[in-house]
Amino acid sequence: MEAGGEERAEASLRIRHFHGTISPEEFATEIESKNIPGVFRGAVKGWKSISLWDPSNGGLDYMMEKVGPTAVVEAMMSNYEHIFNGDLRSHERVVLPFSAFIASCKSYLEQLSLLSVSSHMSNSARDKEICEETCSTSLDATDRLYLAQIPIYSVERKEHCSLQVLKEDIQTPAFIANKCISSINFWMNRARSRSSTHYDPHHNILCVVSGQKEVILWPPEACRFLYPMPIYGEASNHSDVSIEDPDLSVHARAKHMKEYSQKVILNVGDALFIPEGWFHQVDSSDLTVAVNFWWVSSIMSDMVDHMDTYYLRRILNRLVSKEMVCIFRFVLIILFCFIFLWCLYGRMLENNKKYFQKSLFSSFLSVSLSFPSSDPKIGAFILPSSSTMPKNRSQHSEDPKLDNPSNNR
Ligand SMILES: O=C(O)CCC(=O)C(=O)O
Repeated sequence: MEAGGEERAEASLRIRHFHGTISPEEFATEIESKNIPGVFRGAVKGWKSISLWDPSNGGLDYMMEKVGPTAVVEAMMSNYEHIFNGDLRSHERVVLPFSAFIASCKSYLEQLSLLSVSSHMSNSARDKEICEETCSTSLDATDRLYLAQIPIYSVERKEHCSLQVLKEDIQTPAFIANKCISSINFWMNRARSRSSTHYDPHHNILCVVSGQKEVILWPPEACRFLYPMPIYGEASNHSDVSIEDPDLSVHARAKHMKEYSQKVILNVGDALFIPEGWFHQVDSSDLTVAVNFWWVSSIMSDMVDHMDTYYLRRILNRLVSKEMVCIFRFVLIILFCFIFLWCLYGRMLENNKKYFQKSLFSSFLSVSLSFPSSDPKIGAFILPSSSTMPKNRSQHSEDPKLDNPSNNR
């Protein structure tokens, strides 16, 4: 794992890392059935799309030609910056020709290469940084566009897949070849972009074809720290909290969310399994292209509708039992502390009584018979300490000066 609160992430929920691909059986038993994320480095590096779609190597022209001039797509347009929130108030859907989007990517790429040439000429690292910053902060309307979740393939809407032709350049990763894929989607952004924190109701393999993605993941049990939007709204699977700058006066529990997060960086050819229900926030670098595969988990497909109320009650029951175990532990701790304090108090009372009796006896001895207490503790408890007690006249000091009142100045 690369960063975040992984030290706190339960070992059983940590992201698993693999080099290349694994067998469908291993994937099913070790990853999918446990509902834990997995990174498969270089698993899709053999796709034709890796070289054919590469924007820095003629990929934009290739895609434009392959898809053709008539294909239209429904893109997301963010109302501010480059953050794409699920909440419909923060973005709108716009329909545009795919070729228009690709043309705007081409001009962005030209702008980027011009800036990089001029920064090389100026030969200063700071100038280069300024160029890059300028490029990604001067947002025009196209920079607020994101081709998010554009269908390449869909079981339900086969005829509506405007980018269907791109399927020829990709392959379903071997370890999920036996799954009944419900949709394959295309994702592409011009300037850097962020998909805000949300979960999906499907299992997902997200594959990077070009650019880079930084993904932060949280297990479903972190739900209470991420404040998903109301269940009856249009974005019930989206978190209402800003990850960088949570307003703790509104979302107090969000202070724990980082402890449960795990971060992974996906480069070209990498694939990530995001299990259903796992929250994820995705940051994409400029001109990133990706493809994802969704399929319905067996947990969901095996659930028959008429059992919903029963499942709900069983799940509630499990959650309540877990809460009860916590409450029981808490009550036990309180009880233990109470008993401990009670015993301590009883012992103190007991000791006081003993000391009191012994002290009376020792005072009687030291005062009446002019004998100091043999136990220094006893005298210290009720009588003034021996150093502050007036010395018995019969006990002469070694130093004659101390016995002479005139020397006591
Ligand atoms: O790549 C992205 O921006 C988001 C991807 C995503 O949310 C998904 O694959 O479910």
